Amino acid sequence: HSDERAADDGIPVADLTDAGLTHTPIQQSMDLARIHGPVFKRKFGERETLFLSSLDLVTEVADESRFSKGVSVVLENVREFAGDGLFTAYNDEPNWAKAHAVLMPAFALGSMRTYHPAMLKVARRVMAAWDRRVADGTPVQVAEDMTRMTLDTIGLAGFGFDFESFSRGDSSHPFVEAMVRCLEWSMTKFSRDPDADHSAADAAFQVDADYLASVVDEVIAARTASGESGDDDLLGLMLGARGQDDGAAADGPTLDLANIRNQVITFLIAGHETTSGALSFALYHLLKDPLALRMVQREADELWGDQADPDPSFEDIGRLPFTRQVLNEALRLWPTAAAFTRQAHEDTLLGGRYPVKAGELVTVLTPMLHRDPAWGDNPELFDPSRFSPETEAARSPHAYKPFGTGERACIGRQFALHEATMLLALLAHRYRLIDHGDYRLRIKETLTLKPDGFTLTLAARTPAD
Ligand code: MNH
Repeated sequence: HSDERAADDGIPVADLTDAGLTHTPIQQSMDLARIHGPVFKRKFGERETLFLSSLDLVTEVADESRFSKGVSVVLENVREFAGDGLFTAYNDEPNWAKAHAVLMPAFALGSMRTYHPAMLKVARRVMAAWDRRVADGTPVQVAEDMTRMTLDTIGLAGFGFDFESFSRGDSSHPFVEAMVRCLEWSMTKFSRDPDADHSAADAAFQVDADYLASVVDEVIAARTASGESGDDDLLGLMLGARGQDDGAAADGPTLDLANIRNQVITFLIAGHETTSGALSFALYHLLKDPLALRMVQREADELWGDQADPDPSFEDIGRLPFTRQVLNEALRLWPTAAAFTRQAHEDTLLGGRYPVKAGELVTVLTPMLHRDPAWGDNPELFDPSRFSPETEAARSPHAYKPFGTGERACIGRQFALHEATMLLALLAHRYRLIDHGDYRLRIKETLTLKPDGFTLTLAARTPAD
């Protein structure tokens, strides 16, 4: 049921209150943008959210002199378990600037060299698991395995902590299950029936949130017990910048333990969930686009020939430009963190005609921005050549925002791309991907996007492939 009316300001309003609890808010909003165009308001009970998705309007809200990050209703809910961690901190919360300063060095391009061995180690776990599938012919559950791989990677590279996600048979680590339920709780809370009793759901949420916090304790305790400083990993940097108990400050900004705990939980979640979806969508598109797959294979073959167990160097990952274009294009069609919110500094007009009040939140619907006419006549077409250097140079930088924008953009972008480019190339080098079930894309939303029920079968590549 959608009750459409135009408000005084001429912006269409879609009233979906009667649709009830929505488990696909992003896909519903994409449908609304297709009906109403790139500016519409969506009503949830008493609340209205303004959605934007055209290049010209996003260019305006990306202007940091007029707008900055806004903590959306959904992110307010995420604060219930991630507190003032980097992702959910308010711009003016002092802990944001402090933690940003402490952690930035860990995400400089040079730092990826430090994480490379851990990333490769986990990539080998994926291949060991997939080799067993080749042997017994059973399908792999793609999103589940990508989540195992990205969780183990952020655990090892960021915190020296091994989740051992591939040693649990078909089940996932309980951290993932509790996290998914917490994210679903955050995503659906705003569309709840206001008259119903939600105390059972809220109590279950609290149990999960407490469990996530207990994993943080485990991660920190393991570091303390090891007696190692962990020097330049995320946890080492944060503990090294920990404020002294006697109140004396170390050099540079200091973090308190409550904030460090919020950062650990933030990075364990933000550091794996979206990368996992990006890899899953990239594999989906390679499965459906044999030519693109062939080009990824060719690029990997050039580096690693017919070696059975290649040993990719850090530098090799920079020599896989087409593989990276595939990831970029997968993130264009399905940006796995599919919306980000901006907040106006002062009363203003968008596009010279849509009034926005100081402090008002506006949400960018990234998948529709990524289908703006600036992308040409066939925006639904998967085409990695859109990210060739020449084509990219001719396009506005604001047409592509899978990592958000401005000062609060993703800190982990290079981390994600290094990890994902390496794995994709290794998988394409080693396996033939077989579309055994003629998979049709369905998307599951748990705040982030992932292909739902996506499986494929594998065969070992031979030199003739
Ligand atoms: Mn990440 C912020 C997308 C990988 C850690 N990330 C953001 C934002 C988007 C985003 C969009 C901005 C949100 C907003 O404006 O409200 N992130 C991604 C995607 C991938 C990703 C699509 C993978 C692909 N992110 C990662 C990885 C890490 C990480 C990997 C950590 C290792 N991201 C963050 C953190 C923030 C963030 C931390 C918040 C940064 C800040 O506000 O200072």
